[in-house]
Amino acid sequence: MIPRLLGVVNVTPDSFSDGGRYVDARAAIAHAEQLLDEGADAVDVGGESTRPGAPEVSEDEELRRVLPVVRGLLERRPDAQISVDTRKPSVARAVLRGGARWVNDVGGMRDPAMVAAAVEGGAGVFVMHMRGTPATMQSDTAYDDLVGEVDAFLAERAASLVAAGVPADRVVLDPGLGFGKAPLDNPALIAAVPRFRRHGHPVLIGASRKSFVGRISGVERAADRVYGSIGAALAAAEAGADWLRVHDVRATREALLVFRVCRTGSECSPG
Ligand code: HH2
Repeated sequence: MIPRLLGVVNVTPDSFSDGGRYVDARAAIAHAEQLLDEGADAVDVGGESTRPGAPEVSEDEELRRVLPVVRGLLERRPDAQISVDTRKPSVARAVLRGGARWVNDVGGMRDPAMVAAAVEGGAGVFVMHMRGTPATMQSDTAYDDLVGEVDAFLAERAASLVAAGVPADRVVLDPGLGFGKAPLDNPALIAAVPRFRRHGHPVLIGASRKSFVGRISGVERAADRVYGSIGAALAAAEAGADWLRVHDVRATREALLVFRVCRTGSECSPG
């Protein structure tokens, strides 16, 4: 088994590594189809960048970006597992009505309206840890106990989501690499995956193309951080991550398949 892959589809002009490439709905749908063909288990469609300092997008604009992509993709791929990457309950609600099956909230599903939207829409959730908001998150990255703080947050959110009615195996916990973290905090969070998994929920790691990967590998341009991102993906897989959120599905999947077979010495189904 290799981790499931959540392929990133950014319908934004300003995402940190691929802003502007898929703002057109047709381009975004084609990209999502490509990621599914390359082996993504689900695609994460987002209409608002979460990079540090990114401007907030209005609800109308976010829906205008995301909804046609979700609808268009489902027309072509009715079985596609689609997640919506949003912090707005109204957007989550509308996109779930349009056929998405997951909500990915970098705000950690702290808003009760977001929880209600997910429960009513029968959605699974990706619950991420972040200090503050994308606008403020890098202003304070000092923790007394990084892993303990992130772990306690995820445990509390998971318990509350299960109590609200989300099935436990559809509550996926994410320590939020790059969200209010110092560069070397990120590898520490990957190493801590076994601890986050102790709550009995799947764990997702999103390291793809992030600045800590660039810092370690010496690669400035985010879109060029593919090889370093694969290094992080292999480490996360080895630590037991159940899901990886990635931009480069084919490269990551091939690396994971070979890594798994070489690591265990036994065949691993590519399916
Ligand atoms: N990272 C980004 C966005 N959403 N969601 C989860 N659950 N985990 C992550 O690590 C995560 C996320 C940032 O990546 P990207 O979407 O490519 O950039 P941007 O937010 O600039 O669109």
